[in-house]
Amino acid sequence: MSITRSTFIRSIIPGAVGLAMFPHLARGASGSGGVVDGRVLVNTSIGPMFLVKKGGKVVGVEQLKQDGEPWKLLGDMPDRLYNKARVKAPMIRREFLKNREKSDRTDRGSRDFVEVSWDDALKIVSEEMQRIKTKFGNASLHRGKSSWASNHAHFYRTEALLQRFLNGFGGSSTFFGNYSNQAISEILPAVAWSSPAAASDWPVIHQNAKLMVLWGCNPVATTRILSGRYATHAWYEAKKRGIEIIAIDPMKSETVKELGCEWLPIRPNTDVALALGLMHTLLTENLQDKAFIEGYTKGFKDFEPYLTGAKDGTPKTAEWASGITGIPADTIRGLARKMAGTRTTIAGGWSTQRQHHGEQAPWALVALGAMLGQMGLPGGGVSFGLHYADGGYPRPTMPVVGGISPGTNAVPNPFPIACLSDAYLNPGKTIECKGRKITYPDIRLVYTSGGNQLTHHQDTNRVIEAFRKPEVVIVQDPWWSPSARFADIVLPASSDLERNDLGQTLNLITAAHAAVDPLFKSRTDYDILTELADRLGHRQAFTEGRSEMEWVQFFYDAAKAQSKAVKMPDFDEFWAGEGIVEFPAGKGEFVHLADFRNDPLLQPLSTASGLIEFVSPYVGKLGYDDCPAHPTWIEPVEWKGSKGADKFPLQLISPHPPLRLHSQMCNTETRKSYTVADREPVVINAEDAAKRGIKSGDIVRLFNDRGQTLAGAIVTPDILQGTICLHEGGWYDPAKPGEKGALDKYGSPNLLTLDVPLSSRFAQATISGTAICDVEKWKGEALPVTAFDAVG
Ligand SMILES: Nc1nc2c(c(=O)[nH]1)N[C@H]1C(S)=C(S)[C@@H](COP(=O)(O)OP(=O)(O)OC[C@H]3O[C@@H](n4cnc5c(=O)[nH]c(N)nc54)[C@H](O)[C@@H]3O)O[C@H]1N2
Ligand SMILES: Nc1nc2c(c(=O)[nH]1)N[C@H]1C(S)=C(S)[C@@H](COP(=O)(O)OP(=O)(O)OC[C@H]3O[C@@H](n4cnc5c(=O)[nH]c(N)nc54)[C@H](O)[C@@H]3O)O[C@H]1N2
Ligand SMILES: [Mo]
Repeated sequence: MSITRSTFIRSIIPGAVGLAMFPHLARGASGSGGVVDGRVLVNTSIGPMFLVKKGGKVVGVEQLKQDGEPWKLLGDMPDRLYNKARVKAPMIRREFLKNREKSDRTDRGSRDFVEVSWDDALKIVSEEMQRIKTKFGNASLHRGKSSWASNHAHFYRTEALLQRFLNGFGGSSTFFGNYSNQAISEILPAVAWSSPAAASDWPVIHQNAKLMVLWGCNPVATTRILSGRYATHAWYEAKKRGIEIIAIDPMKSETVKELGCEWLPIRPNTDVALALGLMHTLLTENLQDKAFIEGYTKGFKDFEPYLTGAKDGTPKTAEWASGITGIPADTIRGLARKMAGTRTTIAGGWSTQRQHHGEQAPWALVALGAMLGQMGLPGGGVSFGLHYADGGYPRPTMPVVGGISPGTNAVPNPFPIACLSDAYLNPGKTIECKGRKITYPDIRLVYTSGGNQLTHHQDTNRVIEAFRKPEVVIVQDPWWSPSARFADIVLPASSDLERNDLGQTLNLITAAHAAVDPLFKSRTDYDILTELADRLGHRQAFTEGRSEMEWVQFFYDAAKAQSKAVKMPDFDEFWAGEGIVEFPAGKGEFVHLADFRNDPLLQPLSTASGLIEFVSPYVGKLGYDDCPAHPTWIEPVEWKGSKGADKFPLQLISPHPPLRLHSQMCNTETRKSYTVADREPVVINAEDAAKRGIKSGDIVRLFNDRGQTLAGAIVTPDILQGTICLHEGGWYDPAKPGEKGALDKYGSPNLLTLDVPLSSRFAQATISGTAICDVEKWKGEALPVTAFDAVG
């Protein structure tokens, strides 16, 4: 990096005062990228933090004093920045460079790339976009899903920037929905309240709850990534205050271990049966809250015959539930009594809805909560938001910092994101979704920025087949992700440490400075898309004439104008100074559904009746046997009791990785602290392992009819027999690059998961939580992992 006048001045005048004297310099092209020795406040995919620089290089990390809990992964930032898997220059697949749309697409993923200049790369991208648009229309341009690239960003939201760019060019075909909570997002507003993230404030919970039931919920791991880790701290605090915590989970999660709470192992995909067994117990022991059912719910009378078996001949007793879930009947009865007898918060995670018939589990928990009758009481009820984001953080009075607008897409008819492979492979096919017909577009060009389909989508081998279909695949990413390796054109984006933006976390608005200027030949997402927009003739619409720093100031000034509780400093002072504006935290008194409980007529819910619905006429009317009118136990397509289970007797779960953000930072040094035999760890029950002669530390092969992957064995009693766990996000590392069906050497669970069917025709959500497989000791040679090497 060359020493400019501004970097020189910033390095000799540390602190706010000196910089405030030179506001025009403090707003130089790269924020505080010029700091040579000192701290730089940044905002990353896992939140704001200070980076420590020495001699112009990022060498360390300091957490904000407001940060709730430490997290080891934050320390990986220098490695994230300088990692050998950074894409260092624009690269084009050799075959594509020669033959363009006539290229051999089965060669995708072969890693045979050629470095090109930015000028050539962007010339080819714009030529291809123009060609597809002219020949096939805008619907043949497709935006690949991005989500977690820049979740904390405001200006640099990769998804919104790419949408804005494509929308300015006449639009692109696109999708709706998400991988996180699609099933619950569709069912919850229809039968209960509108937001899957709704939660009471933690102070109320701390003061009132006596029992918290973690239901498919691992908050000590999943709250780390967001919002200053307040919620992580709140869970430790709950434990410290002596609140009893019970976890219903197929494995002893990090939360169970960290909080030392009771563990009720459950067979995956059977939570609806457990909830029904609990409800049946409440009913037969007359423990249900009749006044609540009467005053706040609808349809119990029609649900009751299902519960008692009067409708289908099967009473949903604790014994019945025990046979399905593997939890002893007495334990189920004991839990029902305990929940009814004390102030109980049920904290549901989202794993149980990322499954076949995933609409049913959250609905069943709502029904159970309604029978318990504690909804709207302090420390009681059901929440699906205490494991996520700032769930339970007392809302401060502060302005919302805006973000870049995606603009409007002129191309109609998005399809469910869960149908990604199906849509790529079957242009023109029509599917049914919640009473509507949706026809797939004819996708010819895919442009992805900030998404990693080759790890995040289910059934990787089908994704490979799907990615052979379009004529052109463009990936914009700072790292050689498995998806970048499958592209024709790879555009090196700068990371979140090399650009200026704002952050908003808890009660803070923070400056997000570029810690260094863009590394190697990378360019910021904004810079790349601005030049492309220029070449395609819509630069002005894309930029509105603003530079990066002008946008940052624009969002800051808009927030400042709205701010009432605190007088925010002028932008120059904010940017050059400490860069943190703190707002007063909320009182912490909010109780979810208290207003509804207080007055169900004036504060109705989002459902058709305004009440909690045991039976939904709206859902029933659709006539879907895969999503009936009330919470129902329906066997999933794959589980212990299903067809094929004799051949593949293990149920696979792939929860979110405790020491990663999906695939992000799988390539950094923390990986070495959890890998086994250099691979992703797979958690195997001791009995299952003994039967197969597997010991901890062994390389094993997981397989089913869809795919195969190596992993490193951890043999333990801490997972239910018959269940196996491989966390999501491990980088797909094919032994034969580009080949469909190849053995994955590192350990991505999506080699084994199902892409079809989806949850149901109601939500059309992905079901990565439903899959069976088997495991064996790997007898072949210990193939070296190459996923994290540089390409080219
Ligand atoms: N560290 C970290 N945190 C994250 C993320 C990350 O990548 N890393 N990702 C974030 C994102 S995008 C999301 S959507 C959320 C996801 O949040 P969730 O969907 O709630 O998280 P999961 O890890 O999938 O599952 C939570 C727990 O459910 C258990 N489980 C799995 N199957 C079953 C089952 O059938 N029944 C029951 N009862 N339990 C089951 C798992 O063992 C795990 O302990 O996490 C967020 N937080
Ligand atoms: N088996 C299984 N699969 C799952 C899940 C599961 O529980 N089990 N969970 C699902 C869920 S809930 C989610 S949310 C998805 C997550 O899937 P993704 O959203 O794909 O997750 P990330 O790994 O965070 O991918 C982000 C990509 O953006 C890139 N990136 C990071 N920063 C930037 C940037 O500044 N600019 C650009 N251009 N790119 C950047 C990263 O390198 C990475 O390739 O996975 C889903 N897949
Ligand atoms: Mo997610």
